[in-house]
Amino acid sequence: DSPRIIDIRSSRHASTEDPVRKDILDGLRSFPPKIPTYILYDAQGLQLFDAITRLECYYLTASELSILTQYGKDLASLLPDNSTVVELGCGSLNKTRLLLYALESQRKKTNYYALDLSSSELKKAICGLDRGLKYVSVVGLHGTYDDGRKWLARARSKSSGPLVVLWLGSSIGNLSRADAELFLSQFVSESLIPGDMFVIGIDRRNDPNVVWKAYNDDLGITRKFILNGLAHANRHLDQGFQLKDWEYEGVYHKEEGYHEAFYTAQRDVDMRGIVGNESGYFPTGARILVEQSWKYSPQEVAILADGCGLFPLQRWTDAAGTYDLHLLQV
Ligand code: AVI
Repeated sequence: DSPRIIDIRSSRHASTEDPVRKDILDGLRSFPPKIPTYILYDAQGLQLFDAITRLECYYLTASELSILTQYGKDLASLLPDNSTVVELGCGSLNKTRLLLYALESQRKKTNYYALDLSSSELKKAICGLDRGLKYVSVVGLHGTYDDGRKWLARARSKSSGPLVVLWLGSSIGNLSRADAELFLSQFVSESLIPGDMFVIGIDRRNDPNVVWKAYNDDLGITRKFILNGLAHANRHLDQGFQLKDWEYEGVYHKEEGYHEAFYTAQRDVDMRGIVGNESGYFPTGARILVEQSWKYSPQEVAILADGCGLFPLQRWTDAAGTYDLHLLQV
């Protein structure tokens, strides 16, 4: 039978103005120009991202998987019985299943909610889970992180059981350090109470060459993934991007510890017609930012947690010391 999926998208989507188009145009009009990172995750983008996670150079996924394989049982044993676990951006559930099966084998009653932007991918992911789960219930939530936070605040007011927010894949790295603190703080103040938990997977500040390679693979899958964002953007614009005018460019800032993905103009590009002002003119070499991937040393995570009123309970690291899984408590 088909999985239960709840549409929790806010009414923003019901208005006549296309909110994605508005976000794109606002980004192009700002300085320096940018396109919202979520543009990378249409159905095609999710599939390309899944292909990235299977690349050897994109070590993040394998590292996190190895942590969950080795320590999934330890993590499960630290999560309270009768928890509601909400995963932000659940993706294919390949890693999460290890935690869910560990909870099941420890007979921990758990209500697991998988939040994602694409309902078709959500359905596929949930269908791929073992049918025989007795202690763990699985429900999909179709919406954005913001929708998820609001849903969680409502869930919080209805249930007294512990809430656990699961955020894997170093997705927190796609926010700046300041925005990450703001984002977590918002959860803490609006949707969680003391005793609730966060489980967060974060990539470390690894060798700069290794990080750069993770985002600039020889097969060009990352390039395809990033450039697909422009095709997605075009579906929300009348005269959009000419794909031949733009190329992917990846830059790692090793001092600050973040990688940036840009669209770089291959020739002078005039989009003033659609952007509506001079910021729509992109001379050769001009860059539009689409993604940042911030890296964290364990100390930087401690500082982040402290800034949000979260207490570190436990940290698990892969054998190579490239990646951490943190258990934090409100
Ligand atoms: C989803 N996110 C954490 C990935 C990252 O590492 O920033 C997305 C990604 N972009 C390029 N490769 C992978």
